[in-house]
Amino acid sequence: MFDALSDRLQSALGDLRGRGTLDEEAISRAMREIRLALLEADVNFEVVKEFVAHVRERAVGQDVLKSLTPGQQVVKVVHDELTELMGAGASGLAFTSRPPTVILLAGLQGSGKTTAAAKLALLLRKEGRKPALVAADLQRPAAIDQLEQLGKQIQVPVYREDTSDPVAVVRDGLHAFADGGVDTVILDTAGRLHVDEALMAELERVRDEAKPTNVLLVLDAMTGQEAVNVALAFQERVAFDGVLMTKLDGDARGGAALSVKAVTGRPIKLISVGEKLDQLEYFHPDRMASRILGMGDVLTLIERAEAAVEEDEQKEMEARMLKGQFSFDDFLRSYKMLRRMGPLQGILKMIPGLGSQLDGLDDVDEKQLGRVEAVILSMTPLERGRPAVIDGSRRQRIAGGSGTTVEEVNRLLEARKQMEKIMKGVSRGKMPDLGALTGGVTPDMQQPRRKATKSNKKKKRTKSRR
Ligand SMILES: Nc1nc2c(ncn2[C@@H]2O[C@H](COP(=O)(O)OP(=O)(O)OP(=O)(O)O)[C@@H](O)[C@H]2O)c(=O)[nH]1
Ligand SMILES: [Mg+2]
Repeated sequence: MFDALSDRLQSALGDLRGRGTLDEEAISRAMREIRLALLEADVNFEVVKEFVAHVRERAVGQDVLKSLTPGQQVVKVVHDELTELMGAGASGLAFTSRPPTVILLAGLQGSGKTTAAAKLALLLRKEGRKPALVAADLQRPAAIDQLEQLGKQIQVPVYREDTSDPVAVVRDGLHAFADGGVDTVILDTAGRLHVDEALMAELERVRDEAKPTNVLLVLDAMTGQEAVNVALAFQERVAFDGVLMTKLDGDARGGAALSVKAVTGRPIKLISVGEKLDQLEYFHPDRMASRILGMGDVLTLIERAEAAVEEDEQKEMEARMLKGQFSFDDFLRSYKMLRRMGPLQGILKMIPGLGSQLDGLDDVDEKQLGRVEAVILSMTPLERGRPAVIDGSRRQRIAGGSGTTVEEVNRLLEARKQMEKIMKGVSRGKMPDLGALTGGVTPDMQQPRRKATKSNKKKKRTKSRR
């Protein structure tokens, strides 16, 4: 995500990071590079100007924390300003006390509305809500079938109707779901190639009928500044509460994500990071800033892990870790979990300090994971449970059995040891020491855990901790 921007900002700041003192010239140089990086990422010109001015002011100002070097200080300032730019304070969706909550999705053709509707339904269902979908895009004949198919996949009811009037579909759909135990209705609407009068007029009518609790504008991040212009045009006619930004998995440069809040005053609420239906996430500006600056995103990593891991599985792992054990069986299990969490590259980037080290590694070798599995599967149950018994001759046998080398086996043995060390720390309630990896600026510092943790997650966590 935003690889080029991320690289350039990190190299602009990398120079400052290690310095004990900062002079005017070093700061100016860094500011110039930050400015270029943002412009190249297609961030709105005015937004860039203001951003750099803020950072400079704070960087040379009195904003001093004793625990940081001046270089780290600037990194922190940039992090804070990026967070501010994208809308500090995560803002979720609004829910009515009297159901149903209605969420209207609007946007240009192909921006990702229909898939986003299904993704959002899935996300909400995982949170314990009872969502339903209404197919109010009557422009494209295939649109209704598309939504219906998606609804089937995620087992969420879809309302459809044979008519050419989207207002009627919305009215009847809301009526149909009124007493079916549905508490959240998501409306998929028609898109047009450009913002035009007909699109706006139809949307206004649909909005007036639905009286949505949330109007979300679906924007394609790949379209850069154009997305921001679209947002402005929509805002004039159909006020939206927030943005659902799609296609952040592609080579989007970041301009849209970084500008839209500043230009429209409306925050990004959700981001879609892939085509799969579970690839929709709430947007957290502070975490995104950390990711962009290569500081990792531990919180998202934890949440994804939780979502990917069955609860009993997690309990069992936690119990073992609390005892300070991390056998190769655990290792294998966590590898499998890792694979369920999504593409490896994306996950590794969320680990603080690792992101920038992955440069040049265009594709972390997924095959490597297969080799790891092979090595572990070539161990005897005794060896897996008590790795200490694995001596030289056993290593040779394992390497032979798995078609790998003794070096590879050694590396894996070492990795398990490291993992166990980290797990021991975590189980004692300590975060692993990330400071050393990130030049002193750890994600924790900017991200108080209580703020970023969803209340339902909290529930789940305390439950599984017992
Ligand atoms: N890579 C990627 N593709 C996406 C994402 N979101 C949507 N797409 C793809 O974008 C294409 C268009 O998505 P739709 O959901 O049909 O878009 P739409 O806004 O409903 O389009 P219309 O109904 O024609 O207005 C599909 O091929 C989706 O798979 C995303 O986050 N990442
Ligand atoms: Mg559609």
